[in-house]
Amino acid sequence: MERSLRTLALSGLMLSTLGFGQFALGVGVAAGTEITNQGFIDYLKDDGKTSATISSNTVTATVTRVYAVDVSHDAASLTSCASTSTVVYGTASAVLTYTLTNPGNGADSYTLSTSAVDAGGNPAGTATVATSPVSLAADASTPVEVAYTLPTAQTVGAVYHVNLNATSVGDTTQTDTTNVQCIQVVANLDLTFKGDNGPTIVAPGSTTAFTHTLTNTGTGPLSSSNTTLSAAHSDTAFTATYTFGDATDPANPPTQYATAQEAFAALGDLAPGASATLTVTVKAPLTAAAGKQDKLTITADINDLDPATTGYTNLQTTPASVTDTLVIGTTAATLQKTQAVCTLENGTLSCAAPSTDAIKAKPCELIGYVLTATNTGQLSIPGASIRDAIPNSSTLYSIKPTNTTNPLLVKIGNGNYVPLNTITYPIAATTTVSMAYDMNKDTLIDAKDLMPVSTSYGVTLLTRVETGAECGAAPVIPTP
Ligand SMILES: [Ca+2]
Ligand SMILES: [Ca+2]
Ligand SMILES: [Ca+2]
Repeated sequence: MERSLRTLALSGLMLSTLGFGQFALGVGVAAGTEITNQGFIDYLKDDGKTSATISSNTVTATVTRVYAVDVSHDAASLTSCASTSTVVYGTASAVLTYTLTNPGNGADSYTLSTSAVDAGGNPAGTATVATSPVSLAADASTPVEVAYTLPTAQTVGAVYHVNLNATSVGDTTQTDTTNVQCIQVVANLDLTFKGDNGPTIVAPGSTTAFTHTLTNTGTGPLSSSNTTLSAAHSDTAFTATYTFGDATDPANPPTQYATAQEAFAALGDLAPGASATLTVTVKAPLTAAAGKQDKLTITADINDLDPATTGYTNLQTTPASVTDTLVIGTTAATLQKTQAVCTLENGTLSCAAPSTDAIKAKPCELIGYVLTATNTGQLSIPGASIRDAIPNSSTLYSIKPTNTTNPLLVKIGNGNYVPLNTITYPIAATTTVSMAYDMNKDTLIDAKDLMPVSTSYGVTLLTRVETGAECGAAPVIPTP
């Protein structure tokens, strides 16, 4: 019997221990709950057959109020991320969901607050929680949404840390303060680069401007920090300068850069969807034989970037290239001169068919000369003029342009070019007369006056066969 008692006493002790253990773990047991416990000894009487029980006294424990708080997304620090989600560059706002739990043993309320930082030192956005405080029954959980407004000036790759703090209203020493979800700004990089030019025939030493369009077809800003523009001449005797500036405004010429990449750096960010015009000014070598050719290839290559650290994903499969082709052309021109006897009757001038053959003319008759210049080369001719000396035994009474689109300027001897209508006649024999069309209409004749390829222009000169004043009054020639 003694042995049986000892054994049974042990089992009663185990019951007591178990009861105490339940109390210790029972944070969720409602406050005020009374826990009572009573032990029993069961045994057999001396007859070895009849069972009997002895009860212990009853112990009572009352569960006290325990306050606690738990918020999901536990982070090691405010600048580490328990989880990371991504938003595309330019996204205005995002919503992060946390879970708030009341692990206490009675209803409680929780004061919620947020903090937001960007570990990279960029300006952070603002995080707001709609409702605070939030009430929760014991052991209850609820999702808590934190609205995060991203900064206007975003940086691809920036990681914004959003922390949700919760404090028990019942016991303000109960806080959960390091619950950090992160938002990383990401973007795709892609582009188009268009505009092949030429072959363009150019003069030795000349400059030619070509344009190309660079378009950002990705979702992030394109810039010289993520994309490389490079250029190569097939003939390095040709050189080029580059600008993304406004090359159409001669009053404010844009800065020219030695490389396309320097021009790109000066441009700065090219926003998603935006295009920019790259103007390339190619200079041909001064001494270059006709037929010499240059192919200038410009390539836009998106850099290989690690998406995890930069936020950029490169969608470009092959670099995009454009080509400008220049060929040194030939300069050639012809000048034809014809003549014809003319008569002037009742103010009307009539001339025989112009001829390059010899003609016969009487004293005091009028001779019309037609001089026609033609650009037969591959290049525009700059500053072209027709020069003629008034023949012997002739006096010039009229100069008439054969085309009227551009003003004809005239230079007598070594004078300056002046408008045709300011010339006074007669002009004596052997005087040199130079005539040129003011192609750009700036009242000057210089290299900017370009005679286009395959065009002709000329003048008609009307002289009278005389050596002095023997033919009387000047003929009245109809004004051109
Ligand atoms: Ca937590
Ligand atoms: Ca690349
Ligand atoms: Ca001019």
